Amino acid sequence: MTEQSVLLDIDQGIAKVTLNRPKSLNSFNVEMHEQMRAALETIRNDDTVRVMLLTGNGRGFCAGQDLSDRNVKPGVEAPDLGYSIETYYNPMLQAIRDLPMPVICAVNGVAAGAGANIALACDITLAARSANFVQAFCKIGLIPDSGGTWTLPRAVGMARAKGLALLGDKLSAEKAEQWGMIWQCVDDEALQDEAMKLARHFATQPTKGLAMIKRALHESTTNSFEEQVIVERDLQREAGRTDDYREGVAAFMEKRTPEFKGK
Ligand code: T3D
Repeated sequence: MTEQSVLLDIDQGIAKVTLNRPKSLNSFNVEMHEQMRAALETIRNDDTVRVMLLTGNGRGFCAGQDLSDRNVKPGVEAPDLGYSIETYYNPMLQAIRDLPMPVICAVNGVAAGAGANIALACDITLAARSANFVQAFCKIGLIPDSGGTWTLPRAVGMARAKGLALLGDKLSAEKAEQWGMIWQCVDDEALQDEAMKLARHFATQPTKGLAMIKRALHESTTNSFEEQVIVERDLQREAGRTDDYREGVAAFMEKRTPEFKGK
């Protein structure tokens, strides 16, 4: 039996997604894209899921596009990379961004090309100390995709974004943390435990409220202050109607730990 390229394990409100093509550093081919799409759809439609955790098998997190899938022999018509981006990468990035729950990424090793930008698109990104991030695109004549040209300058500023994208050098996980590109760099052996600890925490939190926080922060990147306070008003109205808001306030008043149900 052939091994699945994407493993999905749903347990106690946590959906763990593991990229599983370790021989090619979990680079994406069409089969893996299709399995990733299916995993994201399952998570989106399963109302028991309250957090997603993304990681990779083996020594890499993800090396982006599987380059062995691209026929670049002379005389052969150029592949339509725009088709690949619009059919596979953009919907995947949008689905991760739109998931109404926190998405944790545990970067277990090198994250290159689209792999780096998938990691940066998640909500809370942890990385093993030995991991690194590579905007490898410039080395093969491409431009950063998977939202990288949007995410990077916002995360690290234009000067650093240009340096990373134009040089394609490896950036260590420690430096990525110092530059504010990821949430935290942790010792290699602690990575999966730390990521799971966070996932367990989020699985007990007010999921709808967290989804609205995500949405408000995303919308803030294109809004004026005046527009953003309107977004806050509308989402706060919605948040105030959730069961978890009632529970949060009741638990505070009764001096007990709240029992959030994600409703
Ligand atoms: O095409 C479209 O649809 C457009 C969309 C593009 C999105 C993109 O992501 S474009 C960018 C594609 N990715 C890259 O350019 C990264 C290529 N890989 C590397 O630069 C290096 O492998 C790494 C910096 C990631 C890691 O280096 P290192 O020295 O730790 O490992 P390695 O020896 O280079 O790789 C290990 C194996 O994985 C090796 O196979 P082998 O020799 O053991 O059989 C290598 O060929 C394979 N591998 C690594 N990356 C890819 C890959 N195989 C296919 N595609 C890859 N992207």
